[in-house]
Amino acid sequence: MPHIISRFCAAFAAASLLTVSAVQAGEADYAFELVETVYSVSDNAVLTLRLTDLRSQQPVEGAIIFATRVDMEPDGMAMMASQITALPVETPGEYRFATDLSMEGNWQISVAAKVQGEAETVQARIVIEVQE
Ligand SMILES: [Cu+2]
Repeated sequence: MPHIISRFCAAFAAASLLTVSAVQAGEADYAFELVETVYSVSDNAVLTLRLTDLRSQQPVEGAIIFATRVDMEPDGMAMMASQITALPVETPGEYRFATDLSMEGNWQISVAAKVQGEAETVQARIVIEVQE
């Protein structure tokens, strides 16, 4: 691997990103990801979403999650939605939800959040693979 060159490029890219984001931070500066993407069928599945500030690669604490939905839209069953309940935060930057993954297949979690100091809403849709 050309280690020195890639590190130089990364530093250069980070520097230009910082310049841009200082002027215009936005939704694209954040990413939600599921800590685990494969689950078993369960009426008490716990989904953990990690929210990261892509500029610093640091976890984002204290985000207000104001909309979540879990359904089977990826398998053409958008009507098949489950209840989802927010659980207390255990690890800063990680947001946990209890839900019912009642059928094997591809589910999707849709989430919208407000981040402190950020005008734009951060939104994500992430596929959850559920196995028998
Ligand atoms: Cu289904």
